[in-house]
Amino acid sequence: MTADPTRRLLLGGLLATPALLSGCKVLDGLSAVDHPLRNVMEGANRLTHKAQQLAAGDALAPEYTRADIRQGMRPNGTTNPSDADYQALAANAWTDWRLTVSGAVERPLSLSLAELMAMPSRTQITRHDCVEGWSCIAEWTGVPLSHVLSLARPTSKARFVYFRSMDTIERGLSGSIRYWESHDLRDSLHPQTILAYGMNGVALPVRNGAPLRLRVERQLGYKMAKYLSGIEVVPALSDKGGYWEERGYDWYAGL
Ligand SMILES: Nc1nc2c(c(=O)[nH]1)N[C@H]1C(S)=C(S)[C@@H](COP(=O)(O)O)O[C@H]1N2
Ligand SMILES: [Mo]
Repeated sequence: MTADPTRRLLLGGLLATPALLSGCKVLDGLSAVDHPLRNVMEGANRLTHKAQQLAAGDALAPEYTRADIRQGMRPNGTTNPSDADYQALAANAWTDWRLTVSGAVERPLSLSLAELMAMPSRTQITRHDCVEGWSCIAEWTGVPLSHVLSLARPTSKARFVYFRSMDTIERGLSGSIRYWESHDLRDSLHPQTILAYGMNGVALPVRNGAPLRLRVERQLGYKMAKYLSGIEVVPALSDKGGYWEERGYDWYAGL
């Protein structure tokens, strides 16, 4: 047995719930990837973004208790960026890592992990739904994005926020592509939207996006960029809004 606290917590969770040894649960009902109704709904995504937000308002996503954490957080997508710059930052325990906040802000920022961890924090136990059809419940700790944005002071032109990741997700003929995502200001300022540095009571593991990843609890997993290096506030999106969006996924991935 190792002393890895993540593993200890994972095993504790599994022992407490022997019926769920198989790990992350498959989504039921409408959330299933190939559910015909979901496909119809996704086709109307552009129309429903505003309507869905209007209906949901700023309602909170469901939150759970520690007893509901039945398994470790299943990692997906990049699980260990091979990028040399990322590896160097990791090797130095993130001392040299910074989160930049730039674009349509009055006060651009460059924040260390220690500075982010000294800010007001929020801990929430939420369900993560991946478009592939599985879900996990995990506890996330981080600084509300609204707090960081309030320090940067978005200008009156600010409408969207880009999230830049450090992992190269694709190496192609036209160069390599690092993961990125975007959200509108409303979801960015939602009280459960946090920049998370902790998961299930320990430091965010590399496989889940260390040192910092986004949580936006009312949308699907691919909207939550891991391995963050920068946040860019913009008046308008200059592309389809993210790596997977460029490949056909919906930009507004509301649950
Ligand atoms: N930088 C980055 N962020 C990412 C991904 C990725 O490959 N790279 N994958 C996305 C997908 S599809 C999901 S489901 C979640 C997975 O988060 P997890 O590894 O903590 O489960 O991260 C999202 N954010
Ligand atoms: Mo996903």
